[in-house]
Amino acid sequence: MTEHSASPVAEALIALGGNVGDVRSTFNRAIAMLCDGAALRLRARSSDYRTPPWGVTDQPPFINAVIAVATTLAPHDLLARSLTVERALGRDRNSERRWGPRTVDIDILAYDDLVLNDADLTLPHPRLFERAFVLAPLAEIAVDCAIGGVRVRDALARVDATGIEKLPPL
Ligand code: A4P
Ligand code: MG
Repeated sequence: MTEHSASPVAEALIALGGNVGDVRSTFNRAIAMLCDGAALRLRARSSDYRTPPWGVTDQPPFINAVIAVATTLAPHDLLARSLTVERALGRDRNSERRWGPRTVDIDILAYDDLVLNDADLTLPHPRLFERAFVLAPLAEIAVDCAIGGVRVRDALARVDATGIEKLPPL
């Protein structure tokens, strides 16, 4: 008899953001690097959105998008892979300020229904529900999804999405 020891598959939602360089092509590269097809498979990808800068407003507009993936990676391994991809695509945390310009930021919004809060990883993402730039693309691929008991549709209705513009495909 053959023993199967495959890891369980989780569904994760991941946000991408950036405002330095050719962000849309950086997103393509980021998604290709993240999704190797074995441990991490792309399920859905939102459009890209042009969004007004949030937090620090004296910087260029951002491009934002959200992907849904199926993964056998454990949460911290998914975070490690995300940080590796950020670094490979030119993100240098040492020369950045908080909420300032960056080539690509990869945030894990949710990992199944997991609730986690340790030194490296908080799930669901703690600032998710404040951010129209995350909720608008998220609603495109997961409008009926509930995260931490809050439906994406309802969360989007509560934030100010002024100036957020869905971009046509490249
Ligand atoms: N970390 C903890 N939980 C998570 C999680 N769920 N996903 C830790 C990802 N990382 C998580 O991340 C710092 C550390 O957070 C990671 O090393 C990981 O261990 P970071 O990306 O360097 O943090 P940050 O960028 O300084 O802060 P934060 O709150 O993530 O800010 P953002 O979202 O990265 O802010 N405006 C628009 N329109 N669009 C944007 O995309 N982005 C920012 C950057 C500001 N304004 C923006 C946008
Ligand atoms: Mg981040």
